[in-house]
Amino acid sequence: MVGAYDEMWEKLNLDLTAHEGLLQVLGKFYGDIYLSQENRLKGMEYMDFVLSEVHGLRIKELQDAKAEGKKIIGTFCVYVPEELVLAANCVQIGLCAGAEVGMESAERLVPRNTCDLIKSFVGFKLSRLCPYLESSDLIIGETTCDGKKKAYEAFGEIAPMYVMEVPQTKSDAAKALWRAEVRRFKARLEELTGKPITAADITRGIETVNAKRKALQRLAALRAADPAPISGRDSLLINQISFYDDPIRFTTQINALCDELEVRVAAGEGVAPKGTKRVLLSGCPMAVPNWKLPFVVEGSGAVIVGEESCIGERNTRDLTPETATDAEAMLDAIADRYMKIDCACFTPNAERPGNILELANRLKADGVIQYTLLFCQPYANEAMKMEPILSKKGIPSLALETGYSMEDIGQLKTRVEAFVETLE
Ligand code: BJ8
Repeated sequence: MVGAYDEMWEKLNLDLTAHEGLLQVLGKFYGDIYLSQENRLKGMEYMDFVLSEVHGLRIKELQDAKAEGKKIIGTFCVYVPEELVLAANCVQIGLCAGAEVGMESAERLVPRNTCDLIKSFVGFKLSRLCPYLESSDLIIGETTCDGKKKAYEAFGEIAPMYVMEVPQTKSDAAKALWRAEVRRFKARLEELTGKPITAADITRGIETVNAKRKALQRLAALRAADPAPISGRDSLLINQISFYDDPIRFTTQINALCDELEVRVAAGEGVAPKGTKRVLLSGCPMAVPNWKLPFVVEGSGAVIVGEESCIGERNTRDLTPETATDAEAMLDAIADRYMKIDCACFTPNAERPGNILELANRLKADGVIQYTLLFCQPYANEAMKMEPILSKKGIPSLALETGYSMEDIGQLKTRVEAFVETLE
């Protein structure tokens, strides 16, 4: 099967030998972490298929879309409005990377004490291993954390970049700036495609993205059941795939999977016995194939019931109202929806503690694991701030800082097992 795509990968200028090595490691990792699970939903077969074709069929679809004149837009942050990308008849692909690949070469472009999420996408580019990066006509950065901002400056020298200015506060002036930025992004997309974006186009974009988010909200709500009807690993995978699969096809698949989940919940069935300790993961995003911590947690006798993260709740919590009838009002509605995102890059980030408590309550979590990628200042700071807030509400929490390396897996396991044992 690998040979079938060699020509395509070669055209994308990938390092074929290193790329084949990467696919083999990924396949083995996926087998160990995902296919070894018992009692999986039938609907997960689609996710297994998508993952097995992550650098194959999906890349072929992108090349076909390009041949039809569509542009591919790569992104690194949930602040980039997919509604407008779809309105421009482009394809949006999430480029965040979760593999320990090309780290040494990445350190030629960004400092050593940069988080692995950044080093990973830089490493993928420098090692010529990511067909999504190589397929992108325009890559959208954003002014969020310092690590990303400075990495985009260097990355712009080797890839076609456009940077959106995400404000750092939620003042009225910041909101006005962001509304203007959304319009500047629309203009950039129009320039790229050579076509104006109409109100009807924006309506279509809003409806498609809302439908996807509604399906993911449905999945999140079903995870409140005890016994937990789906593993945290599978739910994370679904959220990860939502960033690069075709949105309409993906939404249909997730709704079918939720139908299956509803039957399971009604029958009182789950992936672990009723009463299994329930953990909420909170903090930094986990990009494919960063499955290390979920694997450790679910291998320690607990089940993950939610992800308070951008690859999870932070991306799906809010919908864009569909009431606006003219393009300007629609752009404002989109901008305002994105300003609700409670990213730790904001100061102060007042909404986040309440959102975490509400989620932990709704999902009946017995404890919260605060996950911070090594060298991530925004989430490390907020983990410190959250600990007493959770403790005051009687919710046990554990703060973990780790990177993509597997070297600390034994140590993580010891700490997580000890934490799970203390949960009541
Ligand atoms: S909206 S969380 S996707 S910025 S882990 S690169 S913060 S040093 S990813 Fe994020 Fe947008 Fe915010 Fe979400 Fe920096 Fe931290 Fe690294 Fe991070």
